[in-house]
Amino acid sequence: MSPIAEMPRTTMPAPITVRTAVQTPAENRLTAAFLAVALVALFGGAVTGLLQALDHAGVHVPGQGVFVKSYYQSVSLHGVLNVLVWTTFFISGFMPFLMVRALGRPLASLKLGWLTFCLMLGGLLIAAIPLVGNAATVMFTFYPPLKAHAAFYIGLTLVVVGTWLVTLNMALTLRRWWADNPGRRTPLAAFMSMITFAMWTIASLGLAAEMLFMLIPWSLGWVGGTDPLLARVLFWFTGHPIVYFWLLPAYTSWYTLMPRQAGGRLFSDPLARASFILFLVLSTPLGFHHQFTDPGIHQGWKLVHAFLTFAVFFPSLLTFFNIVASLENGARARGGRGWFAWFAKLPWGDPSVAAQVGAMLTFAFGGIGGLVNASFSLNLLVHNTAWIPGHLHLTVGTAVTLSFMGITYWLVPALRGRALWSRRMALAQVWLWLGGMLIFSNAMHRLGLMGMPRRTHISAAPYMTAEWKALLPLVGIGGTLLFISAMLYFLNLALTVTASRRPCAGEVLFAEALSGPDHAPVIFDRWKPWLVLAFALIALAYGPSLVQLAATTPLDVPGLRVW
Ligand code: HEM
Ligand SMILES: [Cu+2]
Repeated sequence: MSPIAEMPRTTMPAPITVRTAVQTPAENRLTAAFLAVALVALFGGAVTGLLQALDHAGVHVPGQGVFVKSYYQSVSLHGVLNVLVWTTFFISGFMPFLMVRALGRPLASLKLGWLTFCLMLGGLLIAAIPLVGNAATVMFTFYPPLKAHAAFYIGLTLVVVGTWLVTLNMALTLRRWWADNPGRRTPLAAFMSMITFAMWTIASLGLAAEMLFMLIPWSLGWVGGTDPLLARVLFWFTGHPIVYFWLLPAYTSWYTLMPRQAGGRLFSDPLARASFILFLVLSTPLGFHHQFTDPGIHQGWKLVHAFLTFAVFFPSLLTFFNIVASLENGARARGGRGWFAWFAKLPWGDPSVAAQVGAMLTFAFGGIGGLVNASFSLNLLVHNTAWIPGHLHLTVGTAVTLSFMGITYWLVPALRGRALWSRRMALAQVWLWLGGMLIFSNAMHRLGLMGMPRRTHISAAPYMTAEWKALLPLVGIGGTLLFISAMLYFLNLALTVTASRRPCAGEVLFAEALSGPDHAPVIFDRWKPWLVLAFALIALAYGPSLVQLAATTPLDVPGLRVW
């Protein structure tokens, strides 16, 4: 049984109409295939993470040279496996899974689904060859003039093209549902899944342009040089909104599943839709906040992007308000009282809930740190220091990753039809992750404020200071706890798949809303106005700078292999 289904029935608020799962074992296999690739990537991400954290603490693991030729190859593997592969494959399996269940109808084309999977896996393998072979030690941002083997860029591009096919399949599925259900509001989980992929498809155009027009021809030797600035602009066109591609699936789980897992209802369905529409419109036109220190972009445009960054914080605040109100609703239904004491009445014994509530709490701190990063002047203090990976591990490394782990605690049993092997091991895993991250991330933030650079083989740096040295062991300790937590996670899932015998019904139960979808204005269910607005804002915020950079680029910078 999934943790959702395992919840004591007596605590459920009555009446909830159960949207029973469509029996779709065929789609289950597709989701399982994506999930398997995602989990293998996360495993590699955890191993490389451990090596890096231990290196920070001055501990050299013997024999690691067999797998990674340098600290920088490890960081490249770590970034690509964690934030490009684990996230993308998980999301490409999970969102269609949710949509199919929310709509109660099969995917438009299962064949297209498998073709997509094969394309993405093929792309991944093509990119993996130079990455593992130390011919793409360019980190997950692959900024030129660092120059990787062409296979790295081509493979990653195929993965991105694959995600567009996921969008296509979901859009076709939704269109059929619309045709059969005229006038009905799109179920929230399907709406959110579609927004996530629509937003991503628009956002990924920058990366696609960088790959197709710059990096691929250049790495193949068809053009003599490149332009680091233009490449970075195109990269961050995608590189900022990609964080919403990671976050929105976690938000979707928080909005559409968690309230029910917590024994209550979603506070407001219309407010949830409003926040996702704002993400669709606002996620992309603000990538210059990663380039405050880059020359060649006018300050005025940087300031526009800085303001838009604060604007996109707003739908995250809406989310925070709506989810906390929903959790409170659940906790009060379970007997919770007081202003804050209700929090203790959440079903903390359910690892899926504990993981996701922990992820949310961590995200509050990640968000606050993010405001520092986004501030025009404060950014200078933290730019390219250890503060940034400190921040990344609170956000994508915990808010997203721990949420996804929490989701797999019901999803893997649901797909396999067998109950989770051990709830207690899962709970231990969650708390170990939160504790390890508290130590690890706090130390990284502080080291950053002391000026310690990121992406640096710090144990070999001749400029090491005594105050960094005093804190660095905490990076090693926190990182080791994270690694142990990750291994408990994989062990539990492996035993669930292979050894668990108790059956699991595998139904997916969506939360009801206190204020339902019919309260939402009709325009919330229209797509055209929001898409037009999204494109208009992008044209406004990026157009002039992009046109100017593209028109004047000398494309004359030769590639470097510094490793
Ligand atoms: C066992 C758990 C993990 C440990 C011990 C760990 C450790 C580290 C360390 C020490 C760095 C610093 C590299 C440097 O700046 O020199 C790093 C970077 C990073 N980590 Fe992790 N990490 C873990 C899991 C994750 C997860 C789950 C994610 C995201 C899903 C993640 C995302 C990142 C990113 C994006 C960077 C920056 C990479 C770059 O600068 O290119 N990490 N990690
Ligand atoms: Cu950003």
